[in-house]
Amino acid sequence: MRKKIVAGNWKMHKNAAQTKELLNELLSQIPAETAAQVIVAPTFVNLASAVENLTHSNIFVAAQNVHQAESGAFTGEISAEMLTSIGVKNVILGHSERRAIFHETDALIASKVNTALKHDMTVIFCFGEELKDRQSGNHFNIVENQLKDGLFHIQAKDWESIVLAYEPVWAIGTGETASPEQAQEMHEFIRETVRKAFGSDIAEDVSILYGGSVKPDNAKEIFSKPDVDGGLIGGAALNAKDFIAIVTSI
Ligand code: G2H
Repeated sequence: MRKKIVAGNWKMHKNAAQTKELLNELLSQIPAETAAQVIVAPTFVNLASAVENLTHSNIFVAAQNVHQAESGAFTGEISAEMLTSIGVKNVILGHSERRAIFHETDALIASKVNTALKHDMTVIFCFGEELKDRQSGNHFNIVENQLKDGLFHIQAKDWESIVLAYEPVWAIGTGETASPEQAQEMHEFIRETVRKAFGSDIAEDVSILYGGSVKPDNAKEIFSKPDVDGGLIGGAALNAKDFIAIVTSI
């Protein structure tokens, strides 16, 4: 059964006290029975306190990254086992900032996916075209290749641990949002691409989130589209009022 999900990607924002404050606001103000499952992704150093403070039946925590190796001499990195040992069961992989700034390739993301799945984590798999791809009409090809090269090596059974997050790079943090029609067109294409490779049951069940400058005033219309199952929210996830407005607009 396809889930509605609204996830907040806090990126490199919020120190320890600010993480607690925002989380407490969400915990106290998000109704127990929201239509959408809520996920928040604080920075690594604040994950443990976030997990410890989770008292809400419908709010979960995600990491923003994981290293592909089990352990070893990888200075500055965090393993899947470390995350699960503190109760973090979700991880965002393939975000365009990781791809662009930290040079993560489809092959590297594919190996991170494997490691996360091996540790029974749920992967929020991000992908999306750049402005030049859309302008040249190549956006469907780019998205299809990112899916095939970064994700489609998984087994059918793994899909229950996958959430897709389509994030057109030109709409990330820019204030520019894909129109609800552009989002629906791409989400429909993504679902069809999954259907061709893995069949209708998996395609119908997988949640496909939209990300890229989602705000309280555009969320409802984007979320109303049939193939949009929620959102991955950046800037607007950093204050409780906006994030809760987005969560409750689904
Ligand atoms: C895309 C999104 C969250 P924002 O990066 O992943 O950020 O909503 O600020 O565009």
